[in-house]
Amino acid sequence: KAGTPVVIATWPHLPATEEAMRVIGESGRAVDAVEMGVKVVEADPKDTSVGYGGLPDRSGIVTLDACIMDETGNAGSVTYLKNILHPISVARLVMDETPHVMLSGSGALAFAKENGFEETDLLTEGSKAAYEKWLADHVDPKVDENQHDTIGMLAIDKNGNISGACTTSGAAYKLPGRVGDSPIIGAGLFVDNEVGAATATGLGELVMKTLGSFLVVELMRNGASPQAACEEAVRRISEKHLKGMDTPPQVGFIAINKKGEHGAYSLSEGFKYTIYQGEDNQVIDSEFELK
Ligand code: SD4
Repeated sequence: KAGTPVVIATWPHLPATEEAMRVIGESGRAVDAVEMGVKVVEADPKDTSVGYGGLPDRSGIVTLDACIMDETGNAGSVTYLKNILHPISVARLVMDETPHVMLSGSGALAFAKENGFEETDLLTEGSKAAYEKWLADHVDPKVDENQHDTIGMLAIDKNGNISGACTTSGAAYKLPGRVGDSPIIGAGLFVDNEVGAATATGLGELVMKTLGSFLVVELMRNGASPQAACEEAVRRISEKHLKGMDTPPQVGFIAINKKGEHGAYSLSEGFKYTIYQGEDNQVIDSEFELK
């Protein structure tokens, strides 16, 4: 039903959707809910794809990408940000307090520090050890073996307003300077309060080449259900961008529409998402394309 709160997130992230729904329950805006929700994962040392504990680039440095979009169509984003625990809150500040949408690298870090964010080491014992092992054997991790936990979250609040957030440490052992889909409005996340919202996870290069989240929302604008829209966006990638890849990568989309309906679909097996609707906060296995 329109106006019934829904929170949906990529991957099994029950504590994050729980926190987002708590914010909505206290009559919070969806944009506050998604920011607070994804912060839970940014601070979690066990998640190796987001914030603290995220796997570094190939020079051993953790760099973060995040973006947020609200019901008015405002957006904020940070890319290639180092040493900040909550990149999503810096993205929020870019949205709320500057005339810009995206700040990157040293400029984003300076902006964060001017606004009271403290620098902190984002490597954990675990991520340091994983990096040292990678240096020794140089086996690139397969895309969905445990490092695919980037959180994209979408929410509808009690007023029926939709917002979304996405935050990641990006692809493990990426080239220094690499930015993925997650902080790119339209690629990793897109919200249109008249229509719905979508967010992506997986091999960001494929999502960027198809402007995946924008595509999902445009398909919904033209009448597709969230499920059909996610399926079509995945098929677009599968038809156009998999040539020459020996191991099929992972890409997953989740979407919601204005009516509170949701959808999810992925390229490969193994994608899961979390949805909190009514009384139930649960993890669901997504359907997938490459059988
Ligand atoms: C990226 N899409 O930087 C992100 C990675 C990801 O779960 O989703 N990991 O390409």
